[in-house]
Amino acid sequence: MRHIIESMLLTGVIMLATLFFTLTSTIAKEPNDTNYAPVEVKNGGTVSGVIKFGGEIPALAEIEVTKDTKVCGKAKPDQSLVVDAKRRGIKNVVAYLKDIESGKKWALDEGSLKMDQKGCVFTPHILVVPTGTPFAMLNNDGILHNVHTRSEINEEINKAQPKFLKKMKLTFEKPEFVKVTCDVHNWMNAWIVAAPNPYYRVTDEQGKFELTDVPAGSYTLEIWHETLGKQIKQVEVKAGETVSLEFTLTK
Ligand SMILES: [Cu+2]
Repeated sequence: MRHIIESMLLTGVIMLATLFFTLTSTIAKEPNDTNYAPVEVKNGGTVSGVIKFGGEIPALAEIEVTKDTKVCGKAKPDQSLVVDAKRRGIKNVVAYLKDIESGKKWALDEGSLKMDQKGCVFTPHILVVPTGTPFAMLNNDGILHNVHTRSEINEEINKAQPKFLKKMKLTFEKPEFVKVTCDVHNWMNAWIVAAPNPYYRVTDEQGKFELTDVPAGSYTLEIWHETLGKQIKQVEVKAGETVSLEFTLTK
């Protein structure tokens, strides 16, 4: 009798374990949920724009460095809001076509798929990468860093990157704006934008962006900033023409 109960219990445990494994592996194997279809775009249009800051431009204090000052220096700029004082343009805003289903192929090179930890600053501050495509996280600082992603849709990454590990390959399978931090140096942070299509651009120092080779049609253009939030505008793109947009973000 005891044997029978034991074997029934064991069978139950095995069945539960199998069910759990099947469920979790199904989740892990879920395909990339983007339906974007790359095609050759002939005579596309351009969406260009500028994003300006409305209101009084805040002066952000530098962040004090408390560790590894030989490599990191004594202070680091706060990159959470970078505004050009003259023209009011906001740097590091991401502008993108939200609902585009078909358009140009990604144009990728070595330089576009890497983020460096340089002088204890993630560089660039915002990196756009295609979903499902590996990119490199570099560490040429000669000290220990740590890559800790605050992802919610993608699996969280929390990996030490010692000085001998100069390059780590990372991949995000699903579209998400992922905050990256370093647990060793609390001032270090950046964003990796896992993008479902190549119509994503980060604004320059003047707050400008340009999306090229957009097939004619109407789209939703969204902008995102790490502290100022999001805004959307509808945009009508005509073949061979440029549409210009202006946005204002405020605190
Ligand atoms: Cu670090």
